[in-house]
Amino acid sequence: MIIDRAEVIVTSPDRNFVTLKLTTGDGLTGLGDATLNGRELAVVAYLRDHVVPLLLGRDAGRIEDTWQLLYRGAYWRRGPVTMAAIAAVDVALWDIKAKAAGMPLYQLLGGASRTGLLAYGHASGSDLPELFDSVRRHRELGYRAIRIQTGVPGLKVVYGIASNGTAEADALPVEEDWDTRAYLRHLPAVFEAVRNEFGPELPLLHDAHHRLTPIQAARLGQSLEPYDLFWLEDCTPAENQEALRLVRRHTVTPLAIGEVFNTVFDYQQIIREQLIDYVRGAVTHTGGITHLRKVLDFAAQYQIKSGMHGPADISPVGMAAALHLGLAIHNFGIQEYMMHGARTDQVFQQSFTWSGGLLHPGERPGIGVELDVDEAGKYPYVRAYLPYNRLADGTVHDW
Ligand code: KDG
Ligand code: MG
Repeated sequence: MIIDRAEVIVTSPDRNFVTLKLTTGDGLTGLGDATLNGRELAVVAYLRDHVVPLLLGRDAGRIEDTWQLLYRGAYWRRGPVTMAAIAAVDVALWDIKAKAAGMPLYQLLGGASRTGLLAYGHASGSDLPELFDSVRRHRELGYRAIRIQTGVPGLKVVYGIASNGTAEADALPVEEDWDTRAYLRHLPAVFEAVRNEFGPELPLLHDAHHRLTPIQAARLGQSLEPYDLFWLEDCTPAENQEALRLVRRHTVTPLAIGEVFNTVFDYQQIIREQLIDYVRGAVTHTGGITHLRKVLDFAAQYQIKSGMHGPADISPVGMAAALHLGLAIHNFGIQEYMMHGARTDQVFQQSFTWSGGLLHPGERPGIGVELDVDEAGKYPYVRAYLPYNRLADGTVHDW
């Protein structure tokens, strides 16, 4: 199982995706997702220029050793570009190992701990009727848990949702507006209306997208308590782990954080102090199966569960890796699942199933995804950015 080919494939069927494809001398192939939304080509260069030369001639079976070589051997540790590149290698190697074993990856990770993975989708609307329609559409699509994002009176766009997450070809980032006080006033009324319309059973989630100070987040968590949220996500900027102490002191609304984290060190304090309830890391951005599993095993000691990031900018390869890991671990919580577009599903042939609100990675050996290189070649890279945000006085705010 010697690696004799490593290709970095960039394709933009509905948005940009970066995929690493490894091939062994005996003809086994493995895929890994290296997509870093808005900074895709930085990971492409990291892989092509620095990582691929280290992989050729290596034993594909030595997954842990390769991980340590790429992490420690670089000297420069952590960071989203490095960790996305390492993740892509790691997942491609797990894919190869599971194919060599003739098993779906979750079997190699210990076998299934459940029949399927509860997934949540994104409902959003600029006002309540639009939001209710979106919730209904998601329920028709089979979702049994739903994230609620809404317009705030006085602001131009619904923040933090996929439709404003991609840009036109070669456009520059879209500028959005933000007003924290208006948001804090409006949101409890939205959740009250959603609960009145859809009842107490439906698990509801919300993403504050790093926009609040600790005391604002504490207030929001408190004001949402009557509506029994499944979680409040990214309530404060994720870099400051200590901020969550203050939030936690004031509210019993469950907290989720970590989509911009990339190693266990980002989680160290908040897991040990039990300041969160869900780990939001994605396999793609947290150093692959090998590293995210270690984070989740650490979290399990504190009854903290997984809530893996699964927006449309995680490719089907990254999603498949998450599903195998989520099926195998004991402390699975929920999986974010935004469906990909039709062109993406043609480029990436997948084996997962979606039934009764549950995802399952399928039984194909490996991670269960193959990439159609000819189809991928039809969609060249398109420069795209996430939006950003300014307050009324022009100050740049967190997006
Ligand atoms: O690339 C960034 C997006 O994936 C992010 O804004 C989506 O916050 C997000 C979420 O929870 O899915
Ligand atoms: Mg989020």
